[in-house]
Amino acid sequence: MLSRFRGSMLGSLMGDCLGSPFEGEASIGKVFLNNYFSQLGDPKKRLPFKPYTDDTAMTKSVALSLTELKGFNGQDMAKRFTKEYFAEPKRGYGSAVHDVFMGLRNSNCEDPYRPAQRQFQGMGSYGNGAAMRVAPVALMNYNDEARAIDVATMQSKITHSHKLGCQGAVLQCLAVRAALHVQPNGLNIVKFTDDLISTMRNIEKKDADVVVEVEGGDSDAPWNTTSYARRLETVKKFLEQPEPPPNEEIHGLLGVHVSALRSVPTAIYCFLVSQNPIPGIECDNKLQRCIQFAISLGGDTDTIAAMAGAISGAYLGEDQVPKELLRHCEAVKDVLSWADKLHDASSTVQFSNEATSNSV
Ligand code: AR6
Ligand code: MG
Repeated sequence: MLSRFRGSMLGSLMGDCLGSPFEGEASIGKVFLNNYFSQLGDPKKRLPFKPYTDDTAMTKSVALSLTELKGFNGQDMAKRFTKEYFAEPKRGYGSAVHDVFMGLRNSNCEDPYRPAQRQFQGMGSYGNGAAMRVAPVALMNYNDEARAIDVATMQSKITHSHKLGCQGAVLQCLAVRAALHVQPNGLNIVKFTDDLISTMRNIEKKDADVVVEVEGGDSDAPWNTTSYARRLETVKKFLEQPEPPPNEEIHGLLGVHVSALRSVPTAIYCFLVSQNPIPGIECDNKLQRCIQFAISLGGDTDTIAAMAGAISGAYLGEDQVPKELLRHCEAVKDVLSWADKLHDASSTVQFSNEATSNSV
């Protein structure tokens, strides 16, 4: 399990650092990426070091808050997010989240959920910012699904209180957690997807009374649906095809957007599709293939690659993380220390966890 914890945290870091130079591009050619990754893998090549972005900065606060307090505490986590943000505000944070940190700082985090609730005229943010940092919650609570769901939701509410922001964080957490539990080489792609669909269906049923508003998302059509379960049905359909559909189809039906709804199912698809060779991607390593494929889709490349990398690394473990690529990433040692702390703390998680007393 320690190898999988380390694999997940390194996969997330690698997706973030290697994906961020391409953020916002429409799509990136697979041949170009083959050359780019082969240069990164060449020990003789000296290439610019890749800094991490807000994905990893926030993952750090989640990991250290959970491990140092041996459980979830919203106020402590909010203080860490805020301190980290004001120490290094230029890490590529989403444009709206700045106001949350201002509100948290001005109120000394008295109510850690209030500034987020005020976002977007009281709707809250549905960005993928709570999903991109959630992997430590899955690791810390790998032996308790209900608590993982609870903590994933509560940590989301500190910055992303919109139902779709929270549910996206829960789905990403469930995917990392599920990957940790699959036997080595034992991944059944259909079962993995079906289990996620079934859990998300139950969560969505429970949350059904909360009305959501989201741009262009008010019908049951697969490209418009606000149901994660239905988007995962699209993932399943894509996986039934002998090769990935064209990027335009993935963009239209799953998305490569900064919203959680249009990025978390995409990251899960990247993980699952990369279990087999992908035409145009020259790479035998499944974690690298996953990250290369995620980047090739364009859009929110660092965050989609980070989320896909966290799931993939949780399944494959540390041994399969390509070391020659890691040497280009910032803060590898720090990230490994967070994984080790999560591993130590996961056996002693306190059941008096604040999140367990809050309903999802
Ligand atoms: N109504 C309209 N637009 C919204 C809403 C809403 N309720 N919620 C979010 N948006 P934000 P993040 C749009 O700022 O999720 C970084 O690169 C709005 O345009 O909360 O923390 C990260 O690494 C808003 O600015 O950021 C991620 O990749 C945007 O969604 C990515 O940005 C993002 O929400 C998102 O980070
Ligand atoms: Mg990002």
